[in-house]
Amino acid sequence: MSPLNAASLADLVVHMPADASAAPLLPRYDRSLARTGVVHLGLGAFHRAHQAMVFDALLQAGDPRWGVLGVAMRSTDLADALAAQDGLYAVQIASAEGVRWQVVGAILRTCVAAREPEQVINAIAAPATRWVTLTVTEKGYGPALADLLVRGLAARHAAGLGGLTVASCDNLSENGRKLQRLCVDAANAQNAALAGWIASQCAFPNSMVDRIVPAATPRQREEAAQALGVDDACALATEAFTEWVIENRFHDPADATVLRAAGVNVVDDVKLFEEAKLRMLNGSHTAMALLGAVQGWPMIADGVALPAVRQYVHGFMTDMVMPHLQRPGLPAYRDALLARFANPGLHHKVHQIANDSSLKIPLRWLPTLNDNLAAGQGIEPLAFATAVWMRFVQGVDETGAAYAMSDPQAASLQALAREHAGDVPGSVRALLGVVSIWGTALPHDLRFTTRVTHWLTRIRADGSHQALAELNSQTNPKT
Ligand code: CS2
Repeated sequence: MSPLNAASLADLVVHMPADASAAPLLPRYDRSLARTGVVHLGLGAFHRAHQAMVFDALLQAGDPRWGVLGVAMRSTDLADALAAQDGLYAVQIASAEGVRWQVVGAILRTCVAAREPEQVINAIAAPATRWVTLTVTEKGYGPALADLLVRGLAARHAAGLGGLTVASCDNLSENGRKLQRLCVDAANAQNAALAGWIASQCAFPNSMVDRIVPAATPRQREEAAQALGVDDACALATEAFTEWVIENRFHDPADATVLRAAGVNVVDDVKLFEEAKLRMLNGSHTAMALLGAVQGWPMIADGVALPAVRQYVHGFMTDMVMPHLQRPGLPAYRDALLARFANPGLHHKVHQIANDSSLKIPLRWLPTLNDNLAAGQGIEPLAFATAVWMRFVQGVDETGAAYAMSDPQAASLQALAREHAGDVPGSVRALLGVVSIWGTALPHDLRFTTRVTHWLTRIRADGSHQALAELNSQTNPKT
């Protein structure tokens, strides 16, 4: 079978009718005319199923400015596999109605920042470049990223070119402002004029991005071969739902209209969207992922198929999260999330989501905890989730299977859990004492700590299934 690449795509374009409703969607524009207008940092599954598909739609609509240089930060495998396929890959879009395939042509070139930093710097400083987008994960916002961006922006400034739009697409609150601060501070340490240019000439919009994109597995390669008749080493699967809400703050103000035409929601303030998404979707994801890891069910869809888990997530969102959100239509938003979690076409591993929980919990759970405590409202679902996280840190599930914990703080957290193995109050004190996760106030709030201690006692004594049944019996089943 021939590999997916420009030559086999040309064959597909000739043989696939463009109008048949179930036929794969293909890039039918002339890719050789597309220019690299976007430098994307963090070439992973999420970018390829989200922003790259928006840029692909813009190219398809005849605007050649949105070709992408896909930059992997460190790992070489995907960047090289994509390069061997001329940047092409197939996306399986799985919904309750069935499956549709789309080949995406937006990624024109790839490189690896750790291997070819000069390519990234030159691309940021190239006249055709208009945007830099980022999906580098929660842990990516450190000095190495700042250094790379500032070197690129310094080269652009030195070349006398105009600024850029630099758009963080990571699940952080105020992601654009955080990135701006990181870049301006790093530039300031070297060159005040450069820092001033970045602050005044580059736009850092806040944004909310949403699409569930599990890490790709060999399964998608096999299914792509069946559906398309080509061998795609970079195939991936996602859901039909996709949402991108971005603040109207662009280096080129005309981009607002361009993006809107491609389905992006350009707004003055993303806060209400960002809060709803981080606290509802990501907050539930982290709670389910940790529970799944502890109970030993592999996928998110396996969890929401369990009535107890579904009731728990429904209650968590309804009772704890929704009262503090402003996004309109929250009950429908919640129900849509539960349906998305249940999508049988998505094989979304709980351990993928449980990765880096020490960085995710402060963004996904703490605002909800703090709002409820401040309002004197109940916090039972997140006290339970916190105890589950403490059980998760032990690194062995309730069936006795051991797993590796992938987290920058794994070693120190697991050492704390071992040190207090037989002592629930000691474990709670030690693990809540990690200030980078829990802050300084929460670990001293007895309304929280006594409930976490209760749930960890129950989980250690009788297991998480029993503990969850007890929690659910305190609330009315509403699902
Ligand atoms: C998930 C997110 O892995 C995780 O932590 O919660 O990647 C989630 O799937 C996306 O944010 C959905 O938009």
